[in-house]
Amino acid sequence: MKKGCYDRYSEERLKNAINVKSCIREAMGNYLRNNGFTEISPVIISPETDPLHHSTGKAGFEYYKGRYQLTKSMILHKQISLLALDKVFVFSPNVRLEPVELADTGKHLVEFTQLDLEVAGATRDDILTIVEELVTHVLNHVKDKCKEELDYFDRELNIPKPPFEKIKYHHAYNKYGRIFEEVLSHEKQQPFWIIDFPSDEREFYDREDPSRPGILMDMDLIYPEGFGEALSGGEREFDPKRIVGRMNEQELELEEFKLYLEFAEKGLPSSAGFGIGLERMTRFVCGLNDIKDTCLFPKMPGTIGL
Ligand code: ASN
Repeated sequence: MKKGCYDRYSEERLKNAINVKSCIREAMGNYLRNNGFTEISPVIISPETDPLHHSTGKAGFEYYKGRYQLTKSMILHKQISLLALDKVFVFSPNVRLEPVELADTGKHLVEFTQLDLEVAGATRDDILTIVEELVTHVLNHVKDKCKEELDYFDRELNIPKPPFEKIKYHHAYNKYGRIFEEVLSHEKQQPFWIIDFPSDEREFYDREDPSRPGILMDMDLIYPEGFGEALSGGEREFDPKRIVGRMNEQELELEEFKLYLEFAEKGLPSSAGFGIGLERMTRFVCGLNDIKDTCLFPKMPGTIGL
């Protein structure tokens, strides 16, 4: 066993970060249940999952005559859940086989949990408001309940004031180029939005604005102080013709989304939602460099962990 692997379990650092993560999760769940959301169960295996735009390997296994994949995000299942319920959330374990180049970013895990949420009939603006209220609620709760832990990390938590600043993707890109997220994240003192991503930058399910072809009704929330991306989300495509059109643009195999497309053909409600990573939020709240310190059993890109 590598030196330090065993010792980290008796360190105050790990204990305090896990306590904060637990507190964040409690605050998220309570806030959402009090605001009319229903918690649904995570889907761990499914023949169809989020294709993701960036390069993550497929994780799965054969079972009888089919193949299951491990969930990369519950986006497809969230949309379908809205046939039964209007406002859903889930603490969803996601597995993304990230390349080894991402091992040292301090932000990437191969297995993580995101709070994934979806609301039938909602617009992007509705979701921005929910996120701003949720994030300020969670930070207030942690500030109140985790004084000892925050003291240990020497972390002064500033509670941001909604509405958060909105920056259009093309403004940020024109000013700072590809690394805009990193530059702006270091520059800002409170969380802010990047909105209106170009359609070739994101997955097929984020809705293209009908009045602005090529621009999506989506968003990322970015943490300040260099902590980077907190969440992504947006309004969703729900018209089956548009879904298929976007899948074709992205050269996806329609066959790989056969069951999802059957639901879409029968009718999915319009919706909007987002997913926010629990470990990244814990990293931000505690002011940690390495996301590994937010996990009892971290799975880092390029290595095998317990
Ligand atoms: N959960 C995200 C969303 O709702 C999608 C993702 O994690 N890729 O948009």
